[in-house]
Amino acid sequence: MPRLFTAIEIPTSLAQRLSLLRAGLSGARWIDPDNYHLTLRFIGDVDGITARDFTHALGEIDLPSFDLRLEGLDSFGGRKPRALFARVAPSEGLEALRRANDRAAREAGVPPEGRNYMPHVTLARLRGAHPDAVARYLEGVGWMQSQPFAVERFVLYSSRNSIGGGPYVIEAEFPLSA
Ligand code: 2AM
Repeated sequence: MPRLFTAIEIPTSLAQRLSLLRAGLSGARWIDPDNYHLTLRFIGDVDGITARDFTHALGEIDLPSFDLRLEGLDSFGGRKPRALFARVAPSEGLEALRRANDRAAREAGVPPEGRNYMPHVTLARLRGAHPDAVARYLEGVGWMQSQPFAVERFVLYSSRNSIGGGPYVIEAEFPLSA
């Protein structure tokens, strides 16, 4: 069974802008811009019936589209940095959509999410990057702000790569209302 998760896609023009940040940090394994996304609900490996029930419950979500903005870069892992990501400006639309995705997972019998939800767009996995180098990198470009972009749908992705990372395949698309 593929790993499943729901996410918001990053528009191509913004992905191109973000891809300009892919330099100047040794130990970074930069994510391919085609694979940038904002995860709503990570599901992982599930059986076919759970996948079907989850997809069905996602189809029942009826929420309006909204605008999102990325604001600032940061890293996960503290003194042992493991990922570089773009933060997402607080958004009630995003929060409502995340809650609805959570509800859909619950209805499909998916176990509760272990991690605290922190919306982000992963830009690089870090292996062996020195924390001071990460801090310097963030001092240089960490202030980045994106233009708002419209979120008009979300998608169910599958990934066959068990260690995470792309390529991701869109299994289903779910429009938000205008
Ligand atoms: P990450 O980029 O911060 O690793 C596919 O793996 C997507 O689901 C990624 O965006 C990943 O976030 C996210 N995700 C959330 N919880 C996860 C988990 N427990 N294991 C793997 N990926 C997870």
